[in-house]
Amino acid sequence: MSTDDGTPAQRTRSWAEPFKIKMVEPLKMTTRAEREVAIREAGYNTFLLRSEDVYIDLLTDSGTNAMSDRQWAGMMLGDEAYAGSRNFYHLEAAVQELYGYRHLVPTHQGRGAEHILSKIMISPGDVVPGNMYFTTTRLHQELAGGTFVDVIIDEAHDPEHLHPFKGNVDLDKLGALIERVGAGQIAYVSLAGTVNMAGGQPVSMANIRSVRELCVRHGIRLFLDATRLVENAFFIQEREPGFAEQSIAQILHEFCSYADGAWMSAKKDNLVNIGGWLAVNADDLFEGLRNLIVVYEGLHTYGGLAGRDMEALAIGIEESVQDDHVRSRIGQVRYLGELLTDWEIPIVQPVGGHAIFLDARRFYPHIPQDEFPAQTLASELYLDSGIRSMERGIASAGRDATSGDHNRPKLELTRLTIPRRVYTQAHMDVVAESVKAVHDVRAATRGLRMTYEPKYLRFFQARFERLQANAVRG
Ligand code: P71
Repeated sequence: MSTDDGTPAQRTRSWAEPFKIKMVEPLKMTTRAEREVAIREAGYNTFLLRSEDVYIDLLTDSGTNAMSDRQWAGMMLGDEAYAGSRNFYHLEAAVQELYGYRHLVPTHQGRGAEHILSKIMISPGDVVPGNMYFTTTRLHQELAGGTFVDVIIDEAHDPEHLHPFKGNVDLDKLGALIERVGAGQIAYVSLAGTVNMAGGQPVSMANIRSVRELCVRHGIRLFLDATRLVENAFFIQEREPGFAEQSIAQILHEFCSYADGAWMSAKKDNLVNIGGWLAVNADDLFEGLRNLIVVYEGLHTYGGLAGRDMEALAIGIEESVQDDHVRSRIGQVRYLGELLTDWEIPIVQPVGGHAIFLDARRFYPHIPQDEFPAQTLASELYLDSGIRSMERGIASAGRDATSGDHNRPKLELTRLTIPRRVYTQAHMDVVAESVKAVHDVRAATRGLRMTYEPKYLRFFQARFERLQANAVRG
């Protein structure tokens, strides 16, 4: 934990990674001609590229983290017993200590936990309010018979608004929803830290306290999507009065104390390549989860994970809350954001925790949303330099379950997601230069047409073709 970050003067000093590099993985460079072939074969969908054809991979920060030497050493201590693995108890202790919940079940990843929680908590016809949708979360809520209702503040949908806590719940929206449908029909309130689809935007401590109060008053349970809650704690420490002297671990613990439980994609904050968990306080709820986990994931002491994965995860949890780690992680994201802002590239502001989100609406004002501007931008970036990004716009938003029409989100974004402890500042320079090169020729770029659309989570496997050949560039 840092000891020298107390004074404002010291905070203006440069940050650097609190680690040195012991092992390297070579990157492959490709030519533009090779990338033309690769992206066409991938149907202009960056999910369908082979990773070997990618130079700098900013598709996601999920499962792409570099593990530490301690974590790798932990992998050798895997207790691969079917039942009661030693590593499970390490994991349980780490979650109890740092997140503060009493009961834990491991899951193979975040959506495994979402599935189980949705099945236990949601009855057909229920409503699940949340601070903006996330693709897998909403789908599991819907498959369980629920309807997601967005209760995030309006500022979250405006990429240029500088609200410091754009992930906050609008208490009036939540209150009005409870009035309208009745507390009995609300399955639970679903609250995510550093809201992914809003650009990695945090929730304040004051906001979760108020949400908690409202939930208690109406007898409604509150669950957290803890996927990037450590990063959320950093923003509270930095921006919310009264928290500057508290550690990330203290802030995280208090934040979690206002919820009945949390689910986790450990592939993000928790610094592993695979894993997840679901943690709750109530005994009766745990009873239900523990029972269902054996149907869908595995015995309640491994939940789809190997013993070695649970050990790496237990150690990753400890490392993830170190103040120096979080500061350098978010420092790197901001560094990229500052380069792009200096070059007047439109991005979501303020810069969030895990990624830079390019605002494809402003980047390509001449491409209508139905021609997939954010998907277009992702494929143009790949073509320019081999950098892989992810569409977070109309393709990701899917179709309205009732009308069958596209959902048309206000935010049409292309995400440059930074894996933790993987790339250097020089990589960030190269990324920024490529975005600028694509921006410089934006007027000549045309959109895409979807030629294949899967039923669920279509963005993963959808295929596209170019509406018109783009101008050839050198
Ligand atoms: C991300 C991912 C991975 C992903 C998922 C769906 C589409 C594209 C990429 C996963 C999350 C997440 C939040 C807030 C739950 C999950 C599911 N994010 N909540 O951002 O961000 O976790 O992937 O471990 O199943 O690239 P899972």
